[in-house]
Amino acid sequence: MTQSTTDKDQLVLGYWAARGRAESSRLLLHYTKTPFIDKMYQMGDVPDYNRDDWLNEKYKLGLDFPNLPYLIDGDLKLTQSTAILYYLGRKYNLMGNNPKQEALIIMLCEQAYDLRLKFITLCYGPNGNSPNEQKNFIETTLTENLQQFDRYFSKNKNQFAVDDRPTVADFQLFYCIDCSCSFNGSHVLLEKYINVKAFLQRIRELPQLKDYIIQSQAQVPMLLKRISESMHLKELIEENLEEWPTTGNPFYLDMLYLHYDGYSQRIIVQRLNYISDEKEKILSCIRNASINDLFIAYGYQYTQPIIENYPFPLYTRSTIQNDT
Ligand SMILES: N[C@@H](CCC(=O)N[C@@H](CS)C(=O)NCC(=O)O)C(=O)O
Repeated sequence: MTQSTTDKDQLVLGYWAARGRAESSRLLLHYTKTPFIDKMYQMGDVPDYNRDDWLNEKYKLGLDFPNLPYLIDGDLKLTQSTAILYYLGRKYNLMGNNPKQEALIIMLCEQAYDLRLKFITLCYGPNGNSPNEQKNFIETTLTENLQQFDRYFSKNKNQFAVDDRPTVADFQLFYCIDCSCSFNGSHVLLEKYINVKAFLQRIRELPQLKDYIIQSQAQVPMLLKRISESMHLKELIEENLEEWPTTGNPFYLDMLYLHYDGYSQRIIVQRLNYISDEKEKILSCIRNASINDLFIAYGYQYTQPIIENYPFPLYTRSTIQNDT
């Protein structure tokens, strides 16, 4: 139940205007009919992906580890999406009835989260739009996961994932499996895994969630911003190499493994994650740019190295500067 009026006792769940890492908690709050402020921050569009809406507040909220999503519940200020989900689970008695159920809930949540992470990594990566990569994801990662979830559900004698009533695991499983089945062709696969399909349907039809799920899927995007390979290539080709880097597409940097060499004062590019005729040009541009040029071009933006499609933690400007 989203509320727009501010009441100091009301829960606040802050995240981008996307489903992303906040959605399982949103499902839980809607299921429990908890009034909460669904604070959604807007991210700007191409090419800057302006994050000011969030950055203007980021360090003013009293969060120990400022990030999105965050939850404010009175004097409790939490970040880390799974900590938020498990906290809400405990608060609303949705973490099982004993240690065994709780362990199963956590196992299922983490398993579902891992699947979603692989899906997201592909979507945000340079090959996210490639039909071949999507097909490969469906045939390998998704198939293996659906097989395992299907086997779990076929053995499970409860009405929901670990009990005869929903727990935190149901919200996480629903959201993560549902969104990981978004590529064309996934739904054909889902027909084969009837227990998973029936589970998704059961959650979708919960009277407490039915309307919310329809509304959220129609209005709130699943991903933050889609970064497509063609956009990178187009912009990179249009760049004037003499002046590069000039204007900012911060996600150029996301595709690279960057290492700040304090001695030479340069960012060393060790890997570029897609094959292109422009590769050598791009590499030489970046190699020849000083760290100051890069910071002028990319301003406050973080750089997130991705190696072999695995995103490494976000490095702040000062982390790179200090080479720590
Ligand atoms: N491990 C954290 C990751 C949080 C994270 O990476 N948040 C992204 C959005 S998914 C973000 O944009 N955070 C805002 C920031 O870095 O300032 C979690 O699960 O909550």
